[in-house]
Amino acid sequence: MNDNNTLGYFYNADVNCNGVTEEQDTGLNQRSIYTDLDYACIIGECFGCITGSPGDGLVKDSSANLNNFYPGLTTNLFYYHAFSLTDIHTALPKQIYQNMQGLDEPNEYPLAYHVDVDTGYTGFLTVQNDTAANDYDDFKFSVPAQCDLTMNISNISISDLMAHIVDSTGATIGTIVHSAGASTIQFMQPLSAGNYYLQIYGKPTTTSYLYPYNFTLTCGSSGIPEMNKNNLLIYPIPATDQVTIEVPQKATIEILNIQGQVIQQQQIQQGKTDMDISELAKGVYILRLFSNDKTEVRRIVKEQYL
Ligand SMILES: [Ca+2]
Ligand SMILES: [Ca+2]
Repeated sequence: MNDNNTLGYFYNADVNCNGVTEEQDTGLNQRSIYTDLDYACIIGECFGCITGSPGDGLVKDSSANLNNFYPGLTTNLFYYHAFSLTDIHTALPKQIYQNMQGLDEPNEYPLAYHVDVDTGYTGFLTVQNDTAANDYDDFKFSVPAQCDLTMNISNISISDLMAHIVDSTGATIGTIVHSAGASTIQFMQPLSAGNYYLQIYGKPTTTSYLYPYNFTLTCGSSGIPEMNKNNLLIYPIPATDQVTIEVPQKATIEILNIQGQVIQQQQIQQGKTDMDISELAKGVYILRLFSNDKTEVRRIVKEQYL
């Protein structure tokens, strides 16, 4: 490829940033490139701008397509169509939609972005190369010691966002959780120490990239009665017909199922409260406590009488 400063308004002036224009540069299609990265091509197309060579006027579209040079990459392709040579040269950097498609989060576990627990992140749902396909966004994280992982996803703009935890072999742990029309998802999954993936996916719309989702992974310790910084005490675990909660000040207690739905709520006073859980089915639940602008999340286990 050559960089160009002939007419002064081309964005490909000095593309290799060495201070020299009008020189021949070696493009990606001529380089030995990494194969463990996710690649996307945004290809300008301006039919009729250059007689007999569709493309953006710099390169033919076939030359811009990395799949023609690295068949093993399966690069995602996104096209920007323009109506004049000047338009496509100057307008492509302003095409947020195509650029967001090109910057989409990887959809393969080996390429997943690393995320940390107790940290907030933002992700984007963008229309894929196959416009009918889900956008799969894969993230990887590590759990240093056994914990109850709580997953929160908020600001969901599509009708059904799905999420699940995947182990290092690619097998789903627990269940796939659906937002099913809700704007948030919360679920809890006990995990042992190790490396995991989080996959968030759904069918994007042409505008969903404008409304990014937020997500946080938090890791709490498993439930044996213990005092924590809020002096919250919960016992017994597992429990059968009631669970006792001790708090240093009045609080609101919610019990959620592992799909994140609130199924029981109660105001409690300072001291000891017995909470009736006899109506709950056997299983694992999340107990969430709100008090003085603080939130605590714990796991409780409901057992049946034998
Ligand atoms: Ca995405
Ligand atoms: Ca993706």
